[in-house]
Amino acid sequence: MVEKVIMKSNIEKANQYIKDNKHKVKEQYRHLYHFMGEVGWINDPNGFSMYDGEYHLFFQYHPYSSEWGPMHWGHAKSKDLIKWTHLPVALAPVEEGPEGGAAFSGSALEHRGEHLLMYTENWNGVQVQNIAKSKDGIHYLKLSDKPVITSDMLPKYASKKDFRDPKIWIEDEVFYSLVSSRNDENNCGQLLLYSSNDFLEWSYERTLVKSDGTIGEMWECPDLFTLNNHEVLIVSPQYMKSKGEGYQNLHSSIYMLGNYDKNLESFDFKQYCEIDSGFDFYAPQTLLDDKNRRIMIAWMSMWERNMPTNDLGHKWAGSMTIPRVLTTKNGKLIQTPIDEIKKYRIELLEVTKTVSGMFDTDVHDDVCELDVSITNLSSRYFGLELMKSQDEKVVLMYDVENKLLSLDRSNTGYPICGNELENNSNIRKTAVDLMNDKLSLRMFLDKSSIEVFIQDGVKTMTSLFYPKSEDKGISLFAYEGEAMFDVKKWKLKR
Ligand code: DQQ
Repeated sequence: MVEKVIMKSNIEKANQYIKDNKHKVKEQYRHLYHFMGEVGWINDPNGFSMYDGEYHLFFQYHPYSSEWGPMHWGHAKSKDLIKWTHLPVALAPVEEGPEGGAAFSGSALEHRGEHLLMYTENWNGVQVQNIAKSKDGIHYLKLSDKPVITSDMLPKYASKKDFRDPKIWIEDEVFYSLVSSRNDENNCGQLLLYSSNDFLEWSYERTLVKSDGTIGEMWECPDLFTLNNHEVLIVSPQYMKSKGEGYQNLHSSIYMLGNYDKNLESFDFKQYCEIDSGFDFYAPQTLLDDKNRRIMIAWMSMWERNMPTNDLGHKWAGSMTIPRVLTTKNGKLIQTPIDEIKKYRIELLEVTKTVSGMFDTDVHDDVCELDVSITNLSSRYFGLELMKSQDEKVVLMYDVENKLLSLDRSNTGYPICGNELENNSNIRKTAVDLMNDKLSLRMFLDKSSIEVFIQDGVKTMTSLFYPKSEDKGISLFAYEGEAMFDVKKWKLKR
């Protein structure tokens, strides 16, 4: 077995750069309880896994600027998924330059005391899969000089350029890897399954699932797992066309509940759903923890938009969502913030009020959890204005007649523009049913982000915003009638 310290000098260079520059990031929009890189750019979560009793999170990392560049794997670990300890960079590009074997996304698993990784190496646009391992959860060694899954292991029409983001797991002592692929003939996403008995020698098994032609182009970052007797497949399709209020971002993340037989012949799905109905959610990954929880984390951002912290020279860009526990109910995926977040609650404030028109509360906060239950007594529109100042606000509004909840970040300070042609409005809407005339919203504000868990996690909306004002008021409103608000607010302190 070849064991070589990989990319050693590029790893050392990156670690030195981080050490020398991390104090230069501007704090203004930095989150206080969401995961971020120490300096520079981050995107997709990678290798989200447990190793030696702790949670490990790797991530796509370009420490040298707040823009995407030759990819490294940053690395951190945590005991509770909220407080993270940064560790040295785990993987780096093999050579200098944008195409020199940069380490694109992949996954990890713990096996017989070792932490195994599989990731994509990007060589002049040709993508291949490589492996690494660690015995201490800090230093990662390349296991093979040559990539273990290469372009000559592709089925007919599978693109050599779009072949990435392996998801690995072990079942009955056999290793499996599910790799994203684009079919060159029809420009559709598909997932290719490979297997191995020793993690070193891999063979192509089959194309496990293909797009039916309605699900965008390339499918990035797959994940496949069992949850409450369902098989769940998660992918992030690029350039999915919007449908009604759904899939309004240029790229989307979806889940499919389906079946695959014991021999993994194929994955059959009947329908798919957008995982998050906000603006900033992409490339989620999951792990199964030692408490048997299936936990998902995602990049809290979106491609092909300006990144205000980059535009403003703050020397960082990108963060992750709050880790969310996944369950299913009535054939839908339910997302619940991990319970550990409750440990960080302090200073409960409560407001109970029947509102008609606009009511400005005395509550002000931008690093907090809000648990809001709203009973509609008679109104046509009701909701909350957050991060409120003279000129700015983030608005959550429920339209009773059309049963639509909207999140409006169009008046929140620093502008965010994307390549989406149809949706540059900075308002997203999603269909929500009231339950016994009630809307329940659990919300997390963290300086420049909001995550909304709607009706106990049946839907979520995740978005960034960049206020210019220092004010962060909270107002309640009900128009064309009354609504009764029950608001609990905790400051979150890490
Ligand atoms: N980001 C990685 C790719 C992946 C994409 C590159 C998804 O491996 O397909 O940074 O955001």
